[in-house]
Amino acid sequence: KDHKSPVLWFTGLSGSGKSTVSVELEKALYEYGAHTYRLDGDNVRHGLNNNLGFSPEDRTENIRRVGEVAKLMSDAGLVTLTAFISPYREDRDHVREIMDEGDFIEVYVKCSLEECEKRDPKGLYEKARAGEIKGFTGIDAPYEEPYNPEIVIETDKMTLEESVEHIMNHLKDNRLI
Ligand code: GGZ
Repeated sequence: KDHKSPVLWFTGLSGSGKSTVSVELEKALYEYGAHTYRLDGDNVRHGLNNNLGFSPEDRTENIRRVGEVAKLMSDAGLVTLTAFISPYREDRDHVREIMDEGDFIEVYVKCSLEECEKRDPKGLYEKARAGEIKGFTGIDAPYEEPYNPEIVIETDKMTLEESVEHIMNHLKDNRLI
């Protein structure tokens, strides 16, 4: 076949909603008849990447491996969803480059740090503010916003349903599914 299945690469701060939106999107894709696979910290950082932490070097290696796995999944015909902070522009661009043109769909899950901190579902921001976690993204480690993401969803302005619909429309309009 001439092109592989798309990789939907979610990027954004901790607590921005990457996992929530990707889980819900996966349901919508299933209803639509697409075959999917979702990669996130829970199934990757405990297995394949269990030797990696959160230093800049380890994050880069985390994203490199996830990118390679996503490429394999896409090659196997699965619409692949990844939900990692992936804070470095260069690392995301590297994944874009290893994929065939048009197969890499960067989804910027935009949400203010203030709102992410307010949500703080795991209490990690509070710990980071207290100095109990060092190098936490958005607090004392960088997050580099995408310059030209294919899709932006603003989870502090849109409902979950609106976000999912927006992404589904993009995929259909561009004949990616
Ligand atoms: C950021 C951290 C950190 C540090 C642990 N910085 O909200 P969560 O808990 O579930 O999502 C965060 C997750 C980030 O892992 P990723 O693999 O997505 O990161 S990266 O793409 O940068 O490699 C958070 C938790 O791990 N966590 N320590 N210091 N998030």
